[in-house]
Amino acid sequence: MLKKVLVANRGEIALRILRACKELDIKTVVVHSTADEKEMFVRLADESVCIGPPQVKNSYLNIPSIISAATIANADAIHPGIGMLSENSNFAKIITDHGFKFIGPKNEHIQKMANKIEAKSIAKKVGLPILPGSSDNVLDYLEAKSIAENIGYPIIIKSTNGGGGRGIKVVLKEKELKNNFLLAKKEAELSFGSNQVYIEKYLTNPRHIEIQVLCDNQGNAVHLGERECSIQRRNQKIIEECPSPAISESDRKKICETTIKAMKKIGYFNIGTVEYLYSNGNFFFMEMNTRLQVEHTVTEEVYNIDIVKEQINISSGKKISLKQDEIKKNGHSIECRINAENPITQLPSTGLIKTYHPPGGPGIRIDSALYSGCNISSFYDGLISKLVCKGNTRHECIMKLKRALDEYVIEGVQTNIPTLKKIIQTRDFIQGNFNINWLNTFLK
Ligand code: MV4
Repeated sequence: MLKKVLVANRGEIALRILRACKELDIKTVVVHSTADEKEMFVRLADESVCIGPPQVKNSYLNIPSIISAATIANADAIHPGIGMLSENSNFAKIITDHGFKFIGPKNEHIQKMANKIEAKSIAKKVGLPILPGSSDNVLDYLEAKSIAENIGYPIIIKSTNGGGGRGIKVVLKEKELKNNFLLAKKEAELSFGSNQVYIEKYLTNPRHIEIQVLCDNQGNAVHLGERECSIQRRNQKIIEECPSPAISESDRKKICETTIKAMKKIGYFNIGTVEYLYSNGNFFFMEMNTRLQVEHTVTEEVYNIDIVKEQINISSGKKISLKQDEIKKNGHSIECRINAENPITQLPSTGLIKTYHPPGGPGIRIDSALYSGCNISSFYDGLISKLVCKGNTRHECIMKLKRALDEYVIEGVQTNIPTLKKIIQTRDFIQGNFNINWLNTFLK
């Protein structure tokens, strides 16, 4: 069993991992920048090592400093958290090369799933449904033209080494293809250092549905159902929920079992999330995330399982604590991401948190490292809190969400709470009638 874990991240996710470690009686050490010296995740860790200035490239992304801190603290393992270095296969390899346990998937899977073409080729090989499109990088415009004619417009051009929403171009008809193809290659080059792109049939109004998987190194692989993540703006998830209001029990069974079979064929290890586009009752593989996700919380609330504790346990060689037939879906959970931002422009809002009063009561969970007196800087991601509600039904969950958003007091920075309040009171949201384009349209 692990004795001490170094958390190579900050803020709410660092706190989340600390909490799991403490419940497993594992000592914790965190690394932090000079800007985070007074942050809650530093205060609650057993040990802390300052590894650099506020800029992430000189602190939280500084691999030699993190490895040095793990050595000084005599940590057994390193948890990368979310974002930062969490999908950097080089980081995972350096960690294991230096004798530390990496709390995450196998290096090869991190690497393969980061390349969207390779991920899609693996997905196809192991029986996951994929969209028509190019089976490899598209080298030039003439090849793009031929592929587009073959699958039919509209098509989407994506960066092979991309992810999130960057380097994406939607082409509705042929005359727009040449410029968009050249632009996509240029953007891919600038964003990801590689101008490789691929083409897929474009789905106009899909939902974003993702499946949570847990795989140990003793051949056990379980799914924890799906999460609905369609309420997004500029590829930033704002509201996530479990289960999806659009997925029938038979849909759920089909896609979850297909996903688990695929994980077993891959020989996947640790936790992961398989992302699908869902349209007209059909799922299509989009990408796989080889790390813990911000929205893991709603799955924990509905399936009554601590995903981070499971991840730490399976990383130290233990088996998953539950068999698939012991894992039961119960109730509904919705998460609202609370960002420090101007609710109109979405520009970052920074400052000292003068007053902080989180909501409480039945069915409310707050995952946040905020406290009165803490400082929100522009060096880091604007996610300052996750408001997670759990109810017996989706309706009860929405009622709790409304109450909690009304109770939540955060003074000192602007937040997107007003926008969240508007969204959850719309007929579309209440009826679960939305897709990935809904929020952009609603906010226009
Ligand atoms: C798509 C798509 C429609 N059709 N692929 C966005 C980022 C990356 N995950 C892939 N994305 C998309 N791929 C096909 N064939 C629409 C999107 C997309 C999207 C997907 C999920 C959630 C939000 C999104 C916002 C814009 C575009």
